[in-house]
Amino acid sequence: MSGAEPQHIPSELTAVFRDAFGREPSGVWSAPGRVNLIGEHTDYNRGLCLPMAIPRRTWVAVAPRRDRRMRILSRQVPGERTIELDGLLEGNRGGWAAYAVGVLWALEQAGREVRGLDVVVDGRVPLGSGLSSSAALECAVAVAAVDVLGLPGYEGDEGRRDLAAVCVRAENEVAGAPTGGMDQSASLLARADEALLLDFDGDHPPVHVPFDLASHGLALLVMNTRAEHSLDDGQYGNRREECVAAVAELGVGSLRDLRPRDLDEVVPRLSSDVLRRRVRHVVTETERVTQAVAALEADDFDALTALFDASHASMRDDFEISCVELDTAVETARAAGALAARMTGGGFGGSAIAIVRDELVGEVSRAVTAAFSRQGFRSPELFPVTADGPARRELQAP
Ligand code: GAF
Repeated sequence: MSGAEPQHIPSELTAVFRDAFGREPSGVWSAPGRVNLIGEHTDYNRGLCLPMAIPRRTWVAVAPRRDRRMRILSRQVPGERTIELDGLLEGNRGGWAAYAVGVLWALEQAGREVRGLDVVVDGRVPLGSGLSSSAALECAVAVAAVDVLGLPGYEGDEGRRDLAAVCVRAENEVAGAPTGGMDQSASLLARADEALLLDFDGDHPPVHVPFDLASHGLALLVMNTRAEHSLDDGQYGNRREECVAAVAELGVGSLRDLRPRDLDEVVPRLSSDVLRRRVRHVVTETERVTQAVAALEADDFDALTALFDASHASMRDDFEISCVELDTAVETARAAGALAARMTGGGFGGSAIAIVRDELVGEVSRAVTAAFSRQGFRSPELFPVTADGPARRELQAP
């Protein structure tokens, strides 16, 4: 299955909007999901990560309202939701729609004058797949809201960084998922054929790193295990709390203050083996991001292999966020000839990625599917991706 988006989504979405709301939308916008090449659970530890946008996008048709209400429906979920912006934190946040209405709330908290919106969503980022369907929804609504409400200050890369912060606030405070900022930054700032080097230690602009595997006869294969993952079920938040506890015990500003060479001296000071392993993952993972960027710049795929292997092992053994489905996907892909493979995203289910020679994509995919079937897992969804562009307007009002 290809990651390409059908061209007919904007006109279909416009027709659904017209049926639902009896008027034309102001336009159609879309925002991409992402994979992270390397650097997991580093963003909220002021570390580095290297995501890229994928050509699986969430699309929204939107028109402004005169009141302070969001009416929203999705082509993937039955039923329309109506959510009032006033008293949002005390009242009905709309379930999945909290990711959308939360953006309006966070824009208002950032000092912008907002009104309600009518919204129809077509989410083509697989839900619960660890490919950032939530951030794609937030970012699609955010760019649409900025356009239809005429909100100032969100132009250019700098404006988009501020908009990413708005979306993170929506996710943390309205949807209740304690995530870092990687996914929203990827969705709003990514560029086609490039990965995005993000540094969360202070206010650094992103660095765009050329990422064109095709010119090397290679493909990036996404392996969605369909083992469902959720960022608001407590496990992700638990890892974040453990990192906060480790920072407090060590008396450092953040785990970014530590380098791998410090670990032998610092790690024994921690009160538990669990915290020692969490710290070792975060500190070595940020170092691997720097090394992966150097490897990509030098077209050194052997180095990338070693870094992906080490990253996956660190997430499996030290940070303990992998699962049997992710391990099976990674190990089977590697055994079937993938140059490199690792789980991607928050973990506890979701997706893994593999760098595979073009001629082996079919073989690796078949091997992973067969391994899942042998083990009685749900059938995985496998598709190659290229680095896609950021959230954007797709269709002007007719
Ligand atoms: C999820 C979160 F949303 C990100 O902020 C990041 O922490 C990631 O998990 C792990 O790297 O996608």
